Amino acid sequence: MENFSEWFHNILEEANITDSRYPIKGMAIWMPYGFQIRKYTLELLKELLDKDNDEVLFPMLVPEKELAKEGIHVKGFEDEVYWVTKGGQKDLNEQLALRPTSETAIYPMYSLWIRSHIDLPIKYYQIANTFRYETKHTRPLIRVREITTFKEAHTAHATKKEADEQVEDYIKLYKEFFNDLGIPYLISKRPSWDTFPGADYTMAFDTIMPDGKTLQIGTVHNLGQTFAKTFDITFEDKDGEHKYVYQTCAGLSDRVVAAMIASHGDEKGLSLPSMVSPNHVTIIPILFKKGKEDVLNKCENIKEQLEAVGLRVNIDDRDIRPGKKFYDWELKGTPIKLELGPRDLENNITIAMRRDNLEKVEIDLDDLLADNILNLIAKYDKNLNSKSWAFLEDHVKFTADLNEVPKLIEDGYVVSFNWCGDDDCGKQIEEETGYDILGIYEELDGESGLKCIKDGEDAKYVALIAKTY
Ligand code: PR8
Repeated sequence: MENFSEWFHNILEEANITDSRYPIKGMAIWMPYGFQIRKYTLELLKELLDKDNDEVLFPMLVPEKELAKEGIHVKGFEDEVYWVTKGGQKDLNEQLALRPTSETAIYPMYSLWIRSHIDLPIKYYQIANTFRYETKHTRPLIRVREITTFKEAHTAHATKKEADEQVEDYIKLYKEFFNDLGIPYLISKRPSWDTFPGADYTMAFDTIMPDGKTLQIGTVHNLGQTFAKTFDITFEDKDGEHKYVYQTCAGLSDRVVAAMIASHGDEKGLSLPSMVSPNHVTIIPILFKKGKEDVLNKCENIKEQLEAVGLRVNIDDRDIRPGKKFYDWELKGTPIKLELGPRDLENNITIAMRRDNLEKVEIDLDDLLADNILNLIAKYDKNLNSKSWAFLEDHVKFTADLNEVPKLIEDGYVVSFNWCGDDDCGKQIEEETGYDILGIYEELDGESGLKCIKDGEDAKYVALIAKTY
């Protein structure tokens, strides 16, 4: 892909995913095809979350006094908050924030709901829109000012151990989610200066976009007891003692869809993982005046057979050239296209074409049609997954030479390096190279003998540095 940014903007429009011409910067419309992708993506995530979390929905407005309570948190968001200051002509007594995230909406209520150890743990999530007045360059789905599908989970626990385990559980859950979508990721512990405002530490998922820049696609935060102390979230333990809870939160956004589009797309358009593709199979009838009815009837019959095994199938019977239909569904990334013309009908076959490698196979219409298609889809998904992981693995490179970092990053790599872990040293690395440390990728054995790339001290970690979105 020559120019990823241009490709991405074009594909969103051409595939009917979003329209960014809405007259407010950073806010866009989900168009019908995009809305369906969004819907299936949310269903997939909900299925994973619902196993162990309960869905709720909070109001969008947060009173200023609640937002202002947690000092570090509010400082982190103060330049990004949209305020509602009027009701009609009247100034409001207290201005209201459009939630940039919902800690300060949710935790005052946790303080009311949690009384005793039997109320714990509490694991709620919501799918809501949040607002951030981003000052960096906005981009559709990637950096928006209205995040239309903010998926935020918030938990409270009786012990630190449980909160630590919850962080691991969310990491596991996000891994499963991204695996289902074939989005490859690097997981790292963010450096202190890039930790979520108010959290003890932040674990982040980053993917590498086709232009070599990384995109943070999900985060899991261990909040410790900071918010519990601010919002007075306490419980009576078994021994009658009053204690503060331990908390975690985790979030994903519209970026998931952007990352999926970027991971699998090519010059011809999208390739959608079957889990979230609006259609698994698109049937393209090749119609002539003679035998038209028979071909269309057979297409209907194939559709029914495939739907019976749970596949989403559409027939493109528009009155346009078949070549244009092939072009359109390649652009839209349907996993499998089936072609059926009068001669195929005579021979009792259909031609199946996979979107990922554009390979054609002849399939017998009587012999296990649905099984054969399911098989092709499974191979298709597997191939998307392995291709995108291979891309990520090919784009991470280690160096022990600080001077080499900028060149490697400009060549499209995420760079891994040995690091002592000292904050000042890390900030100097960022300053000298001009790039961002993503975080700690791996802990080194104390006896490794390896040295920090910058100050030559004993290295404690392998860290990652990259050009970021
Ligand atoms: C939290 N609180 O808020 P987080 N446009 C698109 N995606 C975005 C944007 C944006 N402007 N800003 C962030 N994201 C915690 C966890 C509740 C949930 C995406 O965490 O601020 C990023 O992928 O890290 C980010 O990882 C995720 O939202 C969660 O936001």
